[in-house]
Amino acid sequence: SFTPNDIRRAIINRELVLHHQPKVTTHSGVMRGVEALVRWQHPELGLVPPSNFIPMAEEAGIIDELTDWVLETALKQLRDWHARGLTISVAVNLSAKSLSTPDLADRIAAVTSRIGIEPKYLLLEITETAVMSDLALSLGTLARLRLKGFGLGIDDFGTGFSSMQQLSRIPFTELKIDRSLVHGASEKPHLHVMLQSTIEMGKKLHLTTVAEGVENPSDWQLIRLLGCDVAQGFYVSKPVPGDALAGWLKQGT
Ligand code: G
Ligand code: G
Ligand code: NA
Ligand code: MN
Repeated sequence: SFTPNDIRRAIINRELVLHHQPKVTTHSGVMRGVEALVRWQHPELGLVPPSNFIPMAEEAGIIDELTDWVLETALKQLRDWHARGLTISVAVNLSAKSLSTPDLADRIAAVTSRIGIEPKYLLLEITETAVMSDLALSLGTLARLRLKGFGLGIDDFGTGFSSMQQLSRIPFTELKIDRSLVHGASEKPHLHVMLQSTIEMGKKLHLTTVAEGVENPSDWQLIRLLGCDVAQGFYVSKPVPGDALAGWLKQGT
């Protein structure tokens, strides 16, 4: 096991790595963007998943340093893809704790501008439960980010209890439907109904709808039929290192 100091050292010693999972349109299968997902290449433990160290980083007060590293690394990778003609966007996950940091929006704007990326190519993902846990506190940061032109995604949607009324108060651009509503919905009528109404709600709020956890052709066919805009999941690709996306270069834009 490890301590918060080990995580701090891992950031400095460049032991963190990003994997990227494609997000493709259901209409034509074109990659619109990727989600950057952090892993820790630990010298003894091997590849440690984020669920094993993000909560510790949050509690130890080093999540901002970690987020800064993720943003900088994801944006540099994006600059490289753009230079090679792959004009996609990148999504970075923000933890609930970061949203209450008053200067978050300015820090994100500063790094994006320094690396030379237009804000519309960066999307920040925040889970439904993180936003709703303290809506008043998150709303200011989210509104500032949106005003600066960044995309805002609500992540793991369908696991919390937010109403359409609450959702409409936040300037989201993308609705990411949790995989518990997506995978298997073609066989389970209750999931099918929830998935359908969630997609409809997203459309009414003028959000890009994204289905997470698309694992097989039936999941894919169903979300396409229901009019969901974008698919993410193992059926398309698992999260992969940046180099592994070179094969998508041929798609052009
Ligand atoms: O890739 P994997 O399924 O192991 O990711 C597990 C969880 O870790 C996901 O819910 C994802 O949102 C979270 N996560 C991955 N990368 C980051 C990150 O850079 N910052 C934060 N705050 N969470 C992340
Ligand atoms: O929403 P969140 O940020 O938690 O989502 C990212 C996580 O979901 C990643 O850890 C990724 O490995 C995982 N994931 C991505 N696609 C699929 C899928 O099709 N099925 C399952 N079970 N997990 C997936
Ligand atoms: Na996410
Ligand atoms: Mn998610």
